[in-house]
Amino acid sequence: MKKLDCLFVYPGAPAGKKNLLPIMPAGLLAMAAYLAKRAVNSAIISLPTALKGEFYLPGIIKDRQVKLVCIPAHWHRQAAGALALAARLKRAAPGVKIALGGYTASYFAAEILAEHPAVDFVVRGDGELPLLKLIDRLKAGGAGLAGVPNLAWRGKKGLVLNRVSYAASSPMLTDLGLAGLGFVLNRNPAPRRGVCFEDGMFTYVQARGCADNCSACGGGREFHRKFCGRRGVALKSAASAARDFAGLAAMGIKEIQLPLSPLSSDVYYIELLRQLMKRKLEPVLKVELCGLPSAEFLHCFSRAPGAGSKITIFSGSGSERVRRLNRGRFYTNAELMQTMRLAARLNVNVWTTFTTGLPFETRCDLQETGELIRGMRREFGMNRASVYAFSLEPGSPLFETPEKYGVKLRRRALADFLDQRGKYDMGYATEHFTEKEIVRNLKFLEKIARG
Ligand code: B12
Ligand code: SF4
Repeated sequence: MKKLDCLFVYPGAPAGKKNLLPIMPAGLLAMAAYLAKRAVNSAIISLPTALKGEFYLPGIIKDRQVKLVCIPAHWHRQAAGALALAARLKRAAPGVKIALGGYTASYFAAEILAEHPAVDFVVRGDGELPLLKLIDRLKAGGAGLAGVPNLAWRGKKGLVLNRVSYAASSPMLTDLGLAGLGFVLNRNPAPRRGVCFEDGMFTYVQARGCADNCSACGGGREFHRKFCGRRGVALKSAASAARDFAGLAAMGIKEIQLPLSPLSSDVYYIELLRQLMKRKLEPVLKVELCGLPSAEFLHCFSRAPGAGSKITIFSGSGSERVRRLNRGRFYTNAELMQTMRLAARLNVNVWTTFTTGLPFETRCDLQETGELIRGMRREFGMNRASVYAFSLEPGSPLFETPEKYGVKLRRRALADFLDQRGKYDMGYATEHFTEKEIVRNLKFLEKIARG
């Protein structure tokens, strides 16, 4: 059996028999592909959808002489699961080194190393080059860790946070492709929800970073600058994304979700649709946008993708005042409705998603959101909206400067995030609503959306 330098294990967020966050970070594919190109062997195991008894991790670590186990603590709701797995593996295989990475680990790197002895390293921000260098150093006996970019580690004199100087560039992302899929060890690498799939759609992440800085988002411009060392958005070229889609089609994967719109302009999507048409590819697409699609994009969308495709617009609040105060990409409700009318004329399925619990939202604003959802139903004869609430995201603007947003935080430290329970554990209250009221407001809007 081939030796493994590095084993990625995604634990999800175990909750009894269920696993609440079954999708692993797309970056694991990128890192495995990057390492393979440089002759470093790695493999990926995604535990939430693994079959019963499919993986005995201590056995794999021993048999394949794994040097480094890499565990994502990416989403804060799965950080507790990541730390529990690290502790379990360290007990079972004390010689193996364990690294954590991902957004939440990047934010809490110092706390993780100070409070969780099972974790040897935390990689802050992007992991490709840091892991390559770290594995190189480990193979050579473990000296020279100060030269590994983005690495947090325990030195002789205490904790060392190396500078976050590496962030993947656009040409690098363009170059990577989806070779990483070949390193997934799960017998079922394409479940309906898990590995890289959400509701049967492959979640294709074409970029890193965001040009905007919405108040409640833990992946905006400033988060990426401060905690991932990213200056500007890194974007895979549309031509190479179309090439990846062709590869997915060849594997029988025809439903693709694009869950990130890092730029306010939709020029990228228009170019991607053109590339798909050129290649005569017709995947079922779900494009998620934080801003409004242009008329040109809607026209292209009506011609290009497969039946069942849709666009989802994340609109924030239904109140223009609250949207303006919280979201980077602003538009009026009239513009939103005009866009939806054009989409309806073009037979493009456009869906909206609203949120409640944003800073500055009052009871009146909540009613406005409800009214907008009702108005859409009246005009289009069917429901066009869903609702969700952001729980507190570490590193988001409202987490970093709560006073600016008039919010009170109940969670600040890593330990607070590890203690959270369930999807209604919001972690903050606004000037106008307590946590309980935010949840109540969410349920109120959900009821309206259901009709
Ligand atoms: C794309 C996306 C998704 C996609 C994910 C697709 C995928 N397979 O990764 C989908 C739509 C599925 C999704 C779902 C969710 N998301 Co999301 N998502 C994003 C988004 C828009 C972009 C993420 C991104 O750019 N990834 C870039 C990719 C290529 O890199 P990566 O996967 O992050 O991996 C790199 C590094 O992070 C690092 N790394 C990651 N893991 C590890 C592990 C190790 C050991 C190492 C060394 C390095 C490392 O190295 C990688 C390569 O360089 C961000 C917002 C933003 N603008 O950032 C929110 C965001 C990440 N999501 C968020 C949330 C909350 C969620 C959900 C929990 C929402 C929900 N309530 O259901 C779910 C979780 C689903 C699950 N796990 O089952 C939050 C996370 C905040 C936090 N710290 O927890 C963000 C920041 C948005 C927000 N609301 O603030 N999401
Ligand atoms: S909500 Fe969307 S536009 Fe706003 S910062 Fe997050 S990813 Fe960017």
